[in-house]
Amino acid sequence: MQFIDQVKVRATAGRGGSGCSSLRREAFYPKGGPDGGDGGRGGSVFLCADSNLATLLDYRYKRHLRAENGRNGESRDKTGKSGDDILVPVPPGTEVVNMDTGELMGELLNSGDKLLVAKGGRGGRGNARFATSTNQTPVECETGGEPEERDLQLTLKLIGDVGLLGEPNAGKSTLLSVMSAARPKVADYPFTTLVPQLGVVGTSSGDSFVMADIPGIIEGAHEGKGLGHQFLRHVERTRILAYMIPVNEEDPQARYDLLRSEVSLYSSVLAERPHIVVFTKKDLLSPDEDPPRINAPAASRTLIISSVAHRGLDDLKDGIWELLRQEKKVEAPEG
Ligand SMILES: Nc1nc2c(ncn2[C@@H]2O[C@H](COP(=O)(O)OP(=O)(O)OP(=O)(O)O)[C@@H](O)[C@H]2O)c(=O)[nH]1
Ligand SMILES: [Mg+2]
Repeated sequence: MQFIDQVKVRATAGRGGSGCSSLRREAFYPKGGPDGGDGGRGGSVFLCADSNLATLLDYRYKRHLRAENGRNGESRDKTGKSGDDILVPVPPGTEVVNMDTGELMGELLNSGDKLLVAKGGRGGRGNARFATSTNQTPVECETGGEPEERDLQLTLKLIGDVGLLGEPNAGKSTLLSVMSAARPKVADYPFTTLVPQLGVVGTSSGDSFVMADIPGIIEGAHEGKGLGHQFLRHVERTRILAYMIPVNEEDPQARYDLLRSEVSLYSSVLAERPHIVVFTKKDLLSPDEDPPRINAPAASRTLIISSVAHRGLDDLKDGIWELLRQEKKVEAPEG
């Protein structure tokens, strides 16, 4: 199944029902007053985060989200029925952008979060409401209010606990494949990974966390080079980051600095997120070679692994888990 993480949809609310213009005609009231009822309001379109959904796939086929119109008012002071609101389920982590203005309308992060995206028109008033002491038989009434209609871009931002960041071929997907049941494509050419992949990693203590593998980062990525923004937005909400650098890189410091700088140019918030440094492909070091060293004071720790030779993987899992636990403790007081 293709991973659908961005779709465009149109949301159209219901039009308000029109008010009615009517004069009472009854045997004992020859000069009956106005009795035209109000129109019902139109239904609104809401998005609602639903944890049963994991992708935006449904909205590839269902692109128009419509709520019901309100009914017109009727004589004998009958108010028209309001149109029902619709609640459109989206996966938690969906961001909603108004395509006409480019403005972020909101994010639905947790199951149950609700966002109004198109408001129904109000019901028009019937002539009964226009009666005054000087005009006891008004005929005027209002038409129903126009509904809101918007083109929306829905983007699903993945929520992983740890995001893997590295240049193409750093070994991100290989790591995910040996740490979890996920089976991302692995190959020795750049940009093998085109869409993000998630995997659940179990630790030795029986706990687990979610690892997000994303396409490789290259210089200029923050302004759209390579796969551009598409990848960084996926790790925006992971709680920690792992910067991955192969041991056989000539200048590991430059690799690290490039990754750090692309990330901070993209988002200063993301750059401040706790991170570790992971040197990959340890098996490529000859026994007498020293492991690489870099200056990375902001990193919580530096580890060296080989996914192919299965070296250092338990330490990596435990190291990530430890850092995640510390993060949870820091977050806890806020609820
Ligand atoms: N020797 C050795 N090769 C590795 C190791 N891990 C990954 N590789 C190789 O490095 C190449 C790239 O691996 P991937 O896992 O696809 O790299 P990636 O970081 O996901 O790359 P992109 O998706 O293109 O960004 C493949 O040929 C892997 O077999 C390792 O531990 N040792
Ligand atoms: Mg990959």
